[in-house]
Formats: sequence, structure tokens, C-alpha cells
Amino acid sequence: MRTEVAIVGAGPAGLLLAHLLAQDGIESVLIEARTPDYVLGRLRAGVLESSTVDVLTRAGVGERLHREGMEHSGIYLQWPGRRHHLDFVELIGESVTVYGQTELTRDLMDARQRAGQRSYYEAADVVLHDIDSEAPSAAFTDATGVRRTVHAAAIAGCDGFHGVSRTSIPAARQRIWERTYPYAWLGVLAAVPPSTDELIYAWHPEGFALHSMRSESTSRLYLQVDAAEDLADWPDERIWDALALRLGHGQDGWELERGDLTGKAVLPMRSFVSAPMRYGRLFLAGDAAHIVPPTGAKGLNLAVADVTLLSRALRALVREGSTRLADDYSESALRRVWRCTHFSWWMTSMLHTSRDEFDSRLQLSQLEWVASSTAAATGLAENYAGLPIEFQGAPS
Ligand code: RFL
Ligand code: PHB
Repeated sequence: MRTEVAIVGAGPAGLLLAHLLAQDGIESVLIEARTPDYVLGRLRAGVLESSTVDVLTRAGVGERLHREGMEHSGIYLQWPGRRHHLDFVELIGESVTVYGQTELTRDLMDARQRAGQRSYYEAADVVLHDIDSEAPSAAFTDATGVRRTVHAAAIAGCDGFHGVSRTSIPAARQRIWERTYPYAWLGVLAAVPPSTDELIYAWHPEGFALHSMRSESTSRLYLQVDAAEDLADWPDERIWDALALRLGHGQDGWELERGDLTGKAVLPMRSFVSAPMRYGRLFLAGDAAHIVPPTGAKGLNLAVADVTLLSRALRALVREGSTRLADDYSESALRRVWRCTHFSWWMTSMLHTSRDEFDSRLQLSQLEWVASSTAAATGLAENYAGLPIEFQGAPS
């Protein structure tokens, strides 16, 4: 079959790209390895930057997000004896919105359905061909066992960290930077109203903890654990006890309310960047090209920024035959990627405790600096809530 853009992967990056292209009248075929239910069941990100909210609103998929999302003016940074509110609205005039990735994915899936364009779920053995030519194609076996080939002007590799797109680029034409961290997050969903109005990022000698949320009745909580941690060693009571200790239950009258736990998982932490994000007519976007540790709440927002730039580049390529934006895509996307890679690493290193007493003193000093200096707080706020989609880096 023939289309204008073949999109591999129907996570937030692939779905949003398909939607932005459809708005410009550009046809795409979506090829996804899993079932829709599996994609919807993945419990992941929760925080949307204001630039992400703007993109979704302008694209006409922000209606439920505005109705059900929770707008937060900032976050709390905490360490023993201190809980400090950082007010992004006061510092930089931007807020963030708490809206689960599962909800956003559902909105985008509905939009895809309304557009009436082709999507193939449960696609197996996806192979990309002729990506260094002007006539690339993606072959796959569909859910009924039929082998199909999609011919397109361009292929968007939105298939996440474990997908086939990045590995289709010859190793000699690609550079990779990677850092793994010696800890992981144990994440849980709890059927209990959040015990806080805004997210709490807590440094504690026993390890980092994060209190986030999904709705007025559902909390999302994380604990720093060892990289090789076994979930079986964490019965519910141990999880709640650790959260209570690290989040400061009982301090200044604050209480952490407990509830039933669902969706327990241990999540590895890594930084990863692969460049360039383009090879011939294959363009990478989202987790296919880069991974950040979740402490900066950046992964989903980066995926949205990538496909916003990519949709413009593909429109110019497909509609006008102009290669300028396509030629610039990798460099402009990577400027934001590296900014977020640094910020995510910085938040991670500031908040995750090690056994090293010297490191701990540096972390506490840094936290106190952010809490006492408007310049430091503004830097954090800009990175967390206020990066434009087209991050310039330096004045041109
Ligand atoms: P996804 O979501 O991984 O989607 C890729 C899709 O490609 C499919 N696929 C294939 N399809 C066809 N052929 C193949 N060979 C394929 N191989 C894979 C997969 O099935 C999947 O459907 O990547 P995408 O679209 O780039 O989106 C990226 C985000 O999902 C990710 O960056 C965020 O979830 C990261 N993240 C967070 N980001 C934020 O911005 N704010 C947060 O608060 C935040 N919290 C988080 C997070 C990630 C977490 N985990 C689990 C890694 C919290 C957690 C716990
Ligand atoms: C989440 O709600 O899942 C979440 C929030 C903030 C983060 C990471 C994850 O930094």
C-alpha cells in the first residue's frame, strides 16, 4: 500500500504526529506492535508542560485535558525538617498540568479513529527498507498473519526505546551517549485521594520519594530503590511505611493517607541520547531517540516537542518538496533534548541519595540554594515548566 508518511509506533509520539499531519491533510499509516488495550494500560507519565498543553489545545485534542487535568502552579521540594514550595507561576508565569499519559493516549486514539485513517495494531516483524532513498518502505505482518508493505515519502520512527527504527540506522552513522544510574524507582498507583495539593519531591537519607497524583481520588507515588530490587520484597505495608517516613508523615501535622495499591512496578533509570535523529528518509522522535530519568518529568513532553517540529518538517517535505526543515530537524530537536537531558540528570543527582556523606552534604546545600535564591529557583522553574518547543540554546 502507499501513503504519505509511515509511522512506526502508536505511543504518544506516533499518535500525536499522525494527528498533526492529518490536520494538515497529510495521510499516514500507523504501525503498532501491541494491542490498543496494552498501549492504554501502560502506566507512565503524569506532568504536562505548558508548551505541551498549548500544542494539544491548538491541535484540538485538549478538551478533556482542560476539563479533567489538574493545573498546578508549582511543586514542593522537601528534605528533613523542610518543605519548600516553588511557585512556577510567580517565578516565570507558567504552570504545569497533571494529566495521565494513559488519558492523553486515549484522547489521541479517539482522534485517530475520527480521522478514519489506517492503523495496524499487533503488527509483527516490522522491517524498514530503503530508508536512505527517496522511496522508503516499512514491511510488517498484520494481526491476521498477512505480510504488508507500506510505501511512503518518509518514515517516522516513534517506536520507543526498544523499537526497530533506531537500530535500522547503520551504527557507523550514529552516535550514542548513555548513563545508567545505580538506583531505580518503585512506582505505585493508590486508590486514595492525594495527601497534597501539588507534587512533593523529597530528599531523604533513606532515599528519594515522590508524591504525585492522577485524579482527586487516585495518588501516584514513587520510592527510590536499588537498581536490582525485587518487587516481592515490597509488600504494601513496607511501601506505605517507607513513603510515610520519606515524605515526612507526622511533621508539622502533615499526614500521608494510605489506600489500596495497584500497578506496582520497578522502573530502571537511564539517560540515553542517539544522534542524529534522522537518517535519509527515516526520522526518529520520542523515546526512540532519547530517554531521560523521570525525575524531571520530561520524557512525554520531549516526545511532544519532537513531533511538533517533525510534523512541520514533513509537511514541507511532502507538500512543497522543501527539505530545509527536514534537514534542520535533528539539530533543532537535539537542542531541547540535551537541555532536558541535563535538567533530568541534575534533578536526579540532586534528589537521589547515595551512601556517600560528602555527596549528601552537596545535595542538601543545593536544595537550600534553590529554596533561598530566586535565581536558582527560576532556573529550575524554567527547565521544569517553561521550555519553548523550539529551544534555541543561544541567541542566533
Ligand atoms: P512509547 O510510549 O514507548 O511508545 C512507543 C510505541 O512503539 C511501539 N513499538 C513498536 N511498534 C511497531 N513496531 C515495533 N517494532 C515496535 N516496538 C515498539 C510500542 O508498543 C509503543 O506503543 O514512546 P513515545 O511515544 O516516544 O512516548 C514517550 C513517553 O512514553 C515517555 O517518554 C514518558 O512516559 C516518560 N515519562 C514521563 N514523561 C513526562 O514527560 N512526564 C512524566 O511525568 C513522566 N513520568 C515517564 C514517567 C516514564 C516512566 N516509565 C515507565 C519509563 C514515569 C515513568 C514511571
Ligand atoms: C507521575 O505522576 O507519574 C510523575 C510525576 C512527576 C515526575 C515523574 C512522574 O517527575
